[in-house]
Amino acid sequence: MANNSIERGLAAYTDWRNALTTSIVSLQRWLDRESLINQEYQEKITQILSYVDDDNLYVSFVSEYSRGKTELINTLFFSQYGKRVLPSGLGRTTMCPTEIFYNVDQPLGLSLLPIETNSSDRPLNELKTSFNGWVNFPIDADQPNDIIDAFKHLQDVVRVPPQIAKSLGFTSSPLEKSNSSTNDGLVEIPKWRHAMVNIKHPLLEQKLVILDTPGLNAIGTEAKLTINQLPKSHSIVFVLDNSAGVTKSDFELWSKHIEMEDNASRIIALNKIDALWDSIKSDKEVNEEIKKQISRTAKRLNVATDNVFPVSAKVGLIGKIHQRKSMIKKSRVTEFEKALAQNLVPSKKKIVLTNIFPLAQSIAKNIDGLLNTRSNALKLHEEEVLATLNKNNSVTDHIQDNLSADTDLLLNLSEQHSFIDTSFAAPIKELRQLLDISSIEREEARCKSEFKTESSIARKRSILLSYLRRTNQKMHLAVLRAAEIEEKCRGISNSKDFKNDAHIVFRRLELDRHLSMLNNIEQSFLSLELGEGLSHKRQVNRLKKAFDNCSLAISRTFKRALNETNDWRRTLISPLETRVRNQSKRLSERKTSINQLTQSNKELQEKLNANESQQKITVKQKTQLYALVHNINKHLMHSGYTEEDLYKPTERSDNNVVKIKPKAFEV
Ligand SMILES: Nc1nc2c(ncn2[C@@H]2O[C@H](COP(=O)(O)OP(=O)(O)OP(=O)(O)O)[C@@H](O)[C@H]2O)c(=O)[nH]1
Ligand SMILES: [Mg+2]
Repeated sequence: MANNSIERGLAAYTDWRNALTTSIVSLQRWLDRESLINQEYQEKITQILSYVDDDNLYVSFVSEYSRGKTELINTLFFSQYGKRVLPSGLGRTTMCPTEIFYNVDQPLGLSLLPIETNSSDRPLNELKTSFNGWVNFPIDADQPNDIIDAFKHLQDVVRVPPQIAKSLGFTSSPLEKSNSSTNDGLVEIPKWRHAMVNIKHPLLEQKLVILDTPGLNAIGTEAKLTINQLPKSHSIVFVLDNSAGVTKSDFELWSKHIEMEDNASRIIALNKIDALWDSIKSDKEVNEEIKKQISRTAKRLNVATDNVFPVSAKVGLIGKIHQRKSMIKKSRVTEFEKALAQNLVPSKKKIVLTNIFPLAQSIAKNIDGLLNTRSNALKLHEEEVLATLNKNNSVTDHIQDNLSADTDLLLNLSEQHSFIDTSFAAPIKELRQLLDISSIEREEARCKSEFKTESSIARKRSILLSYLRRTNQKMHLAVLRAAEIEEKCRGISNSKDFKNDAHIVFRRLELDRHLSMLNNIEQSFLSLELGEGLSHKRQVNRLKKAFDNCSLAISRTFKRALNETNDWRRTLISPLETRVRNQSKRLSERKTSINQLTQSNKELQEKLNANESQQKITVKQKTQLYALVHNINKHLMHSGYTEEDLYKPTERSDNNVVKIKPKAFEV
């Protein structure tokens, strides 16, 4: 198949494009999944995808008129119709830029844009989509003759007054002279500004777009119609006539409009080599001449000889139509097809890459930077949490030390308290019983009732005296008990457990003065004069009164003694109780502190765990980003971009490895 090279090139391009799209979409999905996407990245990715999606490959044929551009297009792309479908002939043939493509969504046919639109400022792209004035000629792909008829309109011209021609941008028509013979003062200008040919063809189906252009022998306004179309070309085929070589006007056209089209690859076709063939010249001589012309052309246009391809479009077309292999071979169209295929795809790639490369690199760099920043922030946070945790640990250690000392102290105090309490509980109880005011009062009441029932004064007196003696006796016993208690106190305060304890103060428990008081009461009762001459009744009254006074003083004395005993006990026990209470309180406060620290440490530990998980996620994300970007980069290393130009995210760096293992915390 003649078109194999171009078809293969286009198929390879499609594969590359699909692989690149897949790698970009994978990155997009990953960013989305990892919640790393934002509007900026979304827009950049959409932009990249739209550049990659714009998959048309433009190849433009440019030259002076009649060099054989249209013939070459017929040969390369339309020989299967068995006819010369695009009009090619002597003189100016193609009158307007002709875009040949296949769009499955539109009817097949030729659409022509009237030249009158040239007077408005509306750009062609806008007119392509939103202008109703296009003149359409539908075509049937199975009827080559109908196609040929329709395509004849590409040669249409109109005759207009010079001022109209001028208003449409034609300052000097190259046709003017050739038609001056009509002498009607009118000039010929192209009838159409632009032609769109929608035709089904395997290469056009693969998004190849061919631009046939009218010959450019005068670089004037008219030429702009063509020149404006060139920047979107991925490949420009510059057609020369082998016999003429690079003429002055060829060179002018080349240097002013083609040489500077950086984005497109340029192929020079040295057409019409068949003119060299005759029955006299040997093949060798012909080849020599062609070689010389190649070298002259390359030198003149300042290109490598590899870019110059001798060809005979006409013989190639005839050879293909009649399937004459020898003619095809001699025409060298196969070599030309190869060259076109080899140039077209790389330059398309170059254009796509020029657009998407910086975008793709900036996304990779920004996401990588974002992950690095995140990773550093996590590390910093981890260090802060660890520092707090360590601080907490040392505070906890300190409190723990105090806690055990405090526990010992509390134990000690409790022991002291219970020792003192139990040591004095029994004697104090006995003492309290002896001083118990209610038992004194009971005795007093019994005494009073005996006193009442007894009639003899002597007996009455004896009842009262025995009461006084009994109370005296009780107090005496109390004094003895107090002495015993004091003795016990001395023993304890000299024991090794209490000797140096300034907190334990043993006061003396002195009840002697209460005993003296009772003795005095008894003495005063004994010295009571009843008066011998007094009546019985008055004597009784005197006795009674004296007894009342005594019992009042006795009960007051016992109350005082009991109060002093209670005070003494309180003085002994209360400080210990207070200390035990305070110590318990301090202990429970320390325990609360430790609990709070434990809780805080638990929370810090949870933070550390969450931080560690986040760091692991970040490391994983970096590894994934590295793989995704690597996958995209594989497809970007073409057309002048080398490995050094690529941004490669750090897969795992020291910064990203979770190095700090959180210290296990134990209370
Ligand atoms: N002998 C010979 N004639 C050719 C060859 N290619 C084209 N021609 C003839 O040259 C003339 C011009 O060919 P076109 O294809 O119309 O040239 P063009 O460059 O398209 O011209 P414009 O459309 O006017 O710019 C026609 O008569 C073709 O038959 C070729 O390889 N050998
Ligand atoms: Mg032409």
